[in-house]
Amino acid sequence: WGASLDDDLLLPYTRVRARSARDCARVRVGRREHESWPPSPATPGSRRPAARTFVSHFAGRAVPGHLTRAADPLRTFSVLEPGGSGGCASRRRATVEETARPAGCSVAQNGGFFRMDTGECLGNVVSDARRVSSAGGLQNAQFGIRRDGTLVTGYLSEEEVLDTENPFVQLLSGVVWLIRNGSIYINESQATECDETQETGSFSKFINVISARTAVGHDRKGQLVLFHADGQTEQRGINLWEMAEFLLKQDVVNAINLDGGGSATFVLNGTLASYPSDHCQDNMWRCPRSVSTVVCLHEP
Ligand code: NDG
Repeated sequence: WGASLDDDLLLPYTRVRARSARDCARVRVGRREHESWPPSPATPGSRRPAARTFVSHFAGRAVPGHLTRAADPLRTFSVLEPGGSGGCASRRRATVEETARPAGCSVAQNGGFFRMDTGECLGNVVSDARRVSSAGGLQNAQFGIRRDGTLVTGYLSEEEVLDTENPFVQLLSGVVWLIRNGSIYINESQATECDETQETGSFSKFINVISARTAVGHDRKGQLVLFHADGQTEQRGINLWEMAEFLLKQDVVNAINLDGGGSATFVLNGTLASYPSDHCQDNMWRCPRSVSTVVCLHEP
């Protein structure tokens, strides 16, 4: 996966040949496809994030989860490293509760993907203006907030991630840009993204299997939206199409898929409020996984 400035030149060939699952070009420079949503004028008296609990039917299956909206994302949303700052550098893994409690998150979910064997944070991580992990130009769906409050969703070259004029203050990587400018963008994502970032199986299995899922995005009012659905791979939960359709109905304009499966965790005021699929050491019980980054909503 040697980095080179001419990766772009390979793209036409990439498109015509049958795309291998390991097709992960690094894009260092230039402009990639993404959407920028201008900051919404600050609403007087910052409201607390509204977390709603649902049990909805997806093709006849009842699936519980949460949908959370927060105004003023620039001041209320943070990407947190596992177990606090320095967590990515030390490949730390921590439960969402362990990361969210000291940070005072009223709502927190697991965030980015990580290497299950090493704990390495995968993709870009900008946490409160500190860039602590780099995707090195690998093309996966990104969600971030710039210094002026602009919400950015989609693909970024490394050069764009490093922009200094209006730098990212929060940024994380998912796998699959679910909704682009009000339309489902899953097929396009499957043709474009690096699927080595996920360890569920083939890219099409990852997209189509029912599982626990999480997502981040924004709605038409510029509010930050967090989504979480409980599940267990191949047994309970939803696929990425079902998550995207649910979000579309909730007025979400842009959203990316974050880490799911056993990583999917929802924490309300420091307490676990979801049903994780991983077993504890004692098989009778379910335990939240020690994960990588966390998406956190907090007081301004
Ligand atoms: C979850 C993911 C898996 C990923 C792992 C570590 C789903 C369905 O966490 O792909 O490799 O990030 O999102 N599963 O198990």
